[in-house]
Amino acid sequence: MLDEQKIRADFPILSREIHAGKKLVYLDSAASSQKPSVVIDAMDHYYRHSNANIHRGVHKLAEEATDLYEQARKKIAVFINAPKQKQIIYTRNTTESINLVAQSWGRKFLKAGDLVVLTQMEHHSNIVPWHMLVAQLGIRLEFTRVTPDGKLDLDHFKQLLAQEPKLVGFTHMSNVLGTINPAKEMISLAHAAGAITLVDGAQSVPHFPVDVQDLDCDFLAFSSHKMLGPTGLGVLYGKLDLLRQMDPFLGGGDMIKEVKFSGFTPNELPYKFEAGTPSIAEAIGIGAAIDYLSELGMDSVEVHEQNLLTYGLERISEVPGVTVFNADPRNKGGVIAFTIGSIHPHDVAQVLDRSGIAVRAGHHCAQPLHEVFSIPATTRASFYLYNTKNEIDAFIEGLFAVQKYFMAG
Ligand code: C6P
Repeated sequence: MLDEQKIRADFPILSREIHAGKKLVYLDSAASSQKPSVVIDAMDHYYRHSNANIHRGVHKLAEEATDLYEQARKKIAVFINAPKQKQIIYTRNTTESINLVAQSWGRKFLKAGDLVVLTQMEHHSNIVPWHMLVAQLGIRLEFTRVTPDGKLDLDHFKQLLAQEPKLVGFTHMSNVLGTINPAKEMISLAHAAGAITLVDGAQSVPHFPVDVQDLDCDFLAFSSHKMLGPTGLGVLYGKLDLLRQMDPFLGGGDMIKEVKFSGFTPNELPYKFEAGTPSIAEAIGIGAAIDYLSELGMDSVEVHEQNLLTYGLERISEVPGVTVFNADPRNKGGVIAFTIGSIHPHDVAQVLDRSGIAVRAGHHCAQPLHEVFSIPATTRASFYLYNTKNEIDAFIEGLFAVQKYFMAG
C-alpha cells in the first residue's frame, strides 16, 4: 500500500493552488508526470556541483558528470531487467527512440514491399516514422484492428502475422483506451511468424513492472518525463545482435571511434547511437526517478493505480450521458477517455480547469484511433501514484458541474 500523504508531500507542485485558491487536481500524468523533490534536487545538485561535459575531459568535474550519467544508465538497465547496460540507448523521448529503430534498422533491413504490422491504437510516434519508410522505401503497413470495446483484435493480429511481416510494433498500453495489450503473447506470436518486435512502453514502463527478458521484445521505447523524470530524455532498449547490426542514426561527436577526411568508424554500443553532447542532467534526473519508483515498488504503484481506475470507472458511470472508451478495468491502466453527450471535449476540459482540475482533451496524438470510434476528440483523465480517491471525487463533481453548465446554456 502506498502512503498517499507521504508521497504527495514529495511533489512540491501538488500543493499549488490554481485560479484563485482552487486546489490543483492533476489528472494529466499520461501527458507528463509531476516530479518529486528528489529528481529536482538531483538535477540541481549536478548543476551546482558537478556540471561538465561527459566522456571528454580528464578533469574531476568531467569524471563526476560521466560517472553520474553512466550510473543512471545502469539503474535503467536494472529497472527493466536488461541483460547489459550497453543495451540502454539514451534518446530525447519515445518518439526519437522509435524513429531511431525505423531509420537505423528499417532503412538497412527493409525493402520495397516488406510488411510492418502496427495496431490501430498507436500513438502518432509509432505510426509516422513508418509512414516515412513507406515514402522512403515503399514498405507496406497494416494495422491490427481494435474491437468496439477497445481491445486489440488478436484474431486479426494472427491473420496479419500470416502475411509474414518483418517487424511488429505495438503500444504496451494505449494512451487513450488504457488497454494493456498482451505483449508477451504478441511477441511470441510475432517471433514465430519471423518478425522482430518493437514495444512502445511510453505508458507501461512508468506504471507497472516491465521486464524485457521476460517479454523477449527486440526493442522497447519509453520517455523519462512520464515516469517522474525530466523532459528531454528517452530510452531505447534493444537486443544486442540487432543494435550491433544497425548503423548510427545521427552523426557527430561521441558516436565515433575515429574520423578521417575519407570517412569514420562508429563507436561501440551504446555510444554509437548517442551523437553530440547528450542530456546529462536529465539522465541524472531519470536515475533519481528510478530510485524513487524502485523504493516504492512498481507492484505497489500498479495496485494503487488499479484501485484508482476501478473507483474512477464506477464513479464516472454516475454521470449521465458519459461514454467511456474501454470501460472494463481488466487489463487497463489508469486512463479514462470519455465524451459527455455532444459537449465538446475541449469545453469539458476548460470547465474542469476552472475548478483546478487538469485533464487533457483532443485526439491525444492518436487521431487514427479516434477515427475508428468516429469521434474527433475525447476528454482524458489519467492517474499516477500521487493521485487519490478524493481527487477522483473532485473530478466527478466537476463533471456534474460541466453538465449543469451546458444544460443550462
Ligand atoms: N503521449 C499523451 O498525452 P514522447 O512525446 O516522445 O515522450 O511520447 C510519445 C508517446 C508515444 N507512445 C505513447 C503510447 C504515448 O502515450 C506517447 C505520449 C502523451 O498521451 C503526449 S501526446
